[in-house]
Amino acid sequence: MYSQGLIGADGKTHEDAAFLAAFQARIDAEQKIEPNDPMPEGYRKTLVRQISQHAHSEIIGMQPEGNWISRAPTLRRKAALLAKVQDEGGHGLYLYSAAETLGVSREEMTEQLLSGAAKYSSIFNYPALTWADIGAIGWLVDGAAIMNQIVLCRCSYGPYARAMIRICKEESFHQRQGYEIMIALCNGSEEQKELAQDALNRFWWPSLMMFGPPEGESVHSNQSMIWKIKRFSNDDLRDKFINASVPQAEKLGLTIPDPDLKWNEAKQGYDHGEIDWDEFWRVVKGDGICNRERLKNRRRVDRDGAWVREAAMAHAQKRAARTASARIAAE
Ligand code: FAQ
Repeated sequence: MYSQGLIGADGKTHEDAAFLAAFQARIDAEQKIEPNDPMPEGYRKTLVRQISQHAHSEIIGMQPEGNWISRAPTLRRKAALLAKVQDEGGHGLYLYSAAETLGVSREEMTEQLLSGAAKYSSIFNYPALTWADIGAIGWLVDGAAIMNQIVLCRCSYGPYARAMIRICKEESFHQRQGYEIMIALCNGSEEQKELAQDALNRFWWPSLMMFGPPEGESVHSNQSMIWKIKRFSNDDLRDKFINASVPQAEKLGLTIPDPDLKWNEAKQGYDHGEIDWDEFWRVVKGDGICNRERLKNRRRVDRDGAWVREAAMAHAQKRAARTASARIAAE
C-alpha cells in the first residue's frame, strides 16, 4: 500500500521555532500531513507509537473470537465470524503499512510485539468464555473501537486517516453482527438471556478501559490534541460510548453492571461508577488473564509461518532474477 522508503522526518530536521510554527499552522489549517512532508520528530514518534499499538491490537484481537469460529452455532454465524476475524487481520495490515510510511519497518514492529515490548489494547487480554461473549465483543468492543476510530478518520496524518475510513466501515458491520447475536440471545430461552447478561457483566468495564486512562493520567493526550492526531479526550469518548450503549442495553432488556450509572440532566449524559484503574494498569503491564497466552500463541504462529515468508521471498527473488535475465536477453 505504501512504500517503506517514504520517510517524512529524517531526524535531521532543524526544529527551530519557525519550523514548528509553520508545521502547527498547517495542522491548524486542517491540511493533511503526508509521508514526504517535513514533520517534527515527536509527531513522527507519536504516530509510530499509536499506529503500531493499534495494528498490534487488531492482530492480537483476532484471538478471542478466532477461538469461536469452529464452535459458532450455525453456518451463517460461522461465515459472519470468519469474515469479521479476517477483517481484523486486514486492519492490522493497513495499519502496519501506514506506520511503515513513517520509517519503521514491519519486521521491527513485529519484533516489538513478539518480545512483549509493545503495547496492544488491554481488552484482548480477557477471555471469550461463551458464545454470548462473541455477541458482547462485537457490540461493545467494536462499538468502543468505532467511537474512538471515527474521529481518527480526521487525524492530521493522511495515511492513518485514510486507513481509518475503510476500517470504520468494516467495524460498523462487526458491531451490528455482535448486537444481532445479543438480540437473538435476549429473545431466546432464560438460559440464553442469562448468558447475554453474564457476557455484558464481564465485558462492560474492560470496554470502558479501552479508551485509555482518565484526564490527568493520559500522558499523550494534550500534545496529540494540539497536533490533531486525537480530537477528543479519552474521557469524552468514553462518555459518548456510555451514552450510546445504555439505550442499546435497555432495548435488549439487559442491566449495565454499574449501580452508580445515573442520567445527569445537566450534562445530558450518564454519570458512571469508578473504573478500576489498578486492574487496567495491571493488564496493560502484562498481568491480565490472557496476556501470556496471547503472546505465546502469536509467537507460535510466527514460528509456524516462517516457511511461508521464506518461500515467498525465494519466489520473489526467482521472479526478479528471471525478469532481469529476460531484459538482458532483449537488449
Ligand atoms: N490498552 O496517554 P495515553 C479494536 C497506554 S482496536 C493498552 O492516554 P494515547 C478493533 C497508551 O498506549 C483497539 N494500553 O495514550 C477490534 C500509553 O502507553 P505508552 C485499539 C493503553 O495514545 C475489535 C499509556 O497507556 N484501538 O478494538 C490503553 O494518547 C474487536 C498512556 O495513555 C486503538 O489503538 C489500552 N486500552 O491514548 C479488533 C485506537 N489505553 O505508549 C478485534 C488508536 C492507553 O506511553 C476485535 N489509539 N494505553 O507506552 C488511540 O486512540 C490511543 O492510542 C488510545 C490511548 C486512546 C488507546
